[in-house]
Amino acid sequence: MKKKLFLLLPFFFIFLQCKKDDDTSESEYVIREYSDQVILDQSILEEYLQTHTYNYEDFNNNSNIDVKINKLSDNSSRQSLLDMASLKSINVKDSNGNDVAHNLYYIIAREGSNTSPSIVDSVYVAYEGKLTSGESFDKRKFPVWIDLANSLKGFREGVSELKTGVYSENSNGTIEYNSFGVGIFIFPSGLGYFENISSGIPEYSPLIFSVKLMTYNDTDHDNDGVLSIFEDIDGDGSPFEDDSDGDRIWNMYDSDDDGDGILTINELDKNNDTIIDDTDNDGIPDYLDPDN
Ligand SMILES: [Ca+2]
Ligand SMILES: [Ca+2]
Ligand SMILES: [Ca+2]
Ligand SMILES: [Ca+2]
Repeated sequence: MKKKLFLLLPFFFIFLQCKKDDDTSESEYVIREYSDQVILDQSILEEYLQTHTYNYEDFNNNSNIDVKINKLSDNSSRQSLLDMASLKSINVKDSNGNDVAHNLYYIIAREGSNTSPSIVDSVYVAYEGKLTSGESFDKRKFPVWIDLANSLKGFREGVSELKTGVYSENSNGTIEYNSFGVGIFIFPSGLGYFENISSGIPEYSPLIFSVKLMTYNDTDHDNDGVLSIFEDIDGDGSPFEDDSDGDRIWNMYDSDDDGDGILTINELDKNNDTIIDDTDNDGIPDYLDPDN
């Protein structure tokens, strides 16, 4: 009896080890569900927002001030980020096509005196991106152009809440920006890189961006005469995934939106009266009407 047990044991251990290895490799490669991860991230972000503040007193004037986020000391009378944050709920589609609501927290440190970009415009921004650990993973002290249509959902939705300021040209030809909007955007990984690892950013990282919006350009990605934000056919505020002719090219990137072989630019306004044409008066403009 004893002999048998002795013989069995090594097999048992080998089996256990194999099983363990299998489990490890499986859990490494299964992408988490948005609906699970958003709950984890929400508790990380609530904790972060409650325990941090920023230099809000510095934003009462028009000078070029950087956002500085600091840990709140115990018994501090300063406002926390949570005290000051507004909330925007943004849906992300999971693997089954269901919408999962994600919270974007945003703080407008300075309003900005001019106008706001759409979520698909090109923006000229200075920014810093941080992890909840406080580690900075990207910093642009001098502004760069970014196409919001190609940027992180949380970044895009946040920056579209900011307003630009005014700018003037100095005698040496440089442009000076003043009274532009400054904001802080804090969002879960589902509005960021989610399972992807990006330079300096581990997978499933909630992100914090502080952004200064200098100026922006309206964008018409497919140059068809319809601004990208107006290629939002279902009117849900986002032109992403709007695809009139079902050719899997979203209208904002599709130069023939109704797939009738006539380019949108050539049937948008044939008589140049600045009114979009609807030849058969069926309420569907020609560029979205395959019958016309
Ligand atoms: Ca839409
Ligand atoms: Ca188009
Ligand atoms: Ca067409
Ligand atoms: Ca047409």
